[in-house]
Amino acid sequence: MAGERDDLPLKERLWALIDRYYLAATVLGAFLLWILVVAAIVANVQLPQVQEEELGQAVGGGGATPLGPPEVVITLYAAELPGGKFGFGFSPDEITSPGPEIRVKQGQVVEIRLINLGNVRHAFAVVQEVAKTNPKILFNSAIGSPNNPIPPGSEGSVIFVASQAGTFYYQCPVSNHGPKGMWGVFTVEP
Ligand SMILES: [Cu+2]
Repeated sequence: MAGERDDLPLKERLWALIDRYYLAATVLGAFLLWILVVAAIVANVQLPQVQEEELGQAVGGGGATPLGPPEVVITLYAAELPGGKFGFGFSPDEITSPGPEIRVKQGQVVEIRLINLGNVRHAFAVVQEVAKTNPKILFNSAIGSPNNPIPPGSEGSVIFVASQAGTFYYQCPVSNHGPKGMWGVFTVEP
């Protein structure tokens, strides 16, 4: 039989092999698929924490240039308010729409911590003008983004240099949150 089989054309020998190992291949395939599914679930479960860690650093951390320790640390709470409004505040019980003014000095290394107390996802950025979509972000100051915001119950942070004096704004760049009151004045004193 073995001799006969060797004489068969390559294609048929392959099919014979596939026939013989079909069950084994199916079991192995199912096992690999199962591993993939488990890996995907584990990766997904860990994702929010990873994002939270990376967002501030990656988006606004200044990349290769170390900014040194922050000279000002501001904790900002984000949440939805009654009446379809959205707001920011310096404490969990004082969230207003619009949010409070943030004042820093030109050249200061500023750290913003954003804590999302709301039920929907939020983000943060210092901007030139409050806009519904694609506001012009200043100072590399984003915490999260419209496509990758901070989930409810999570926080993110960013460290940046307020390099230019002037009256600017901060806002949540997610969807229409800015126009719904999720903004405040960001003043950089000369
Ligand atoms: Cu928001």
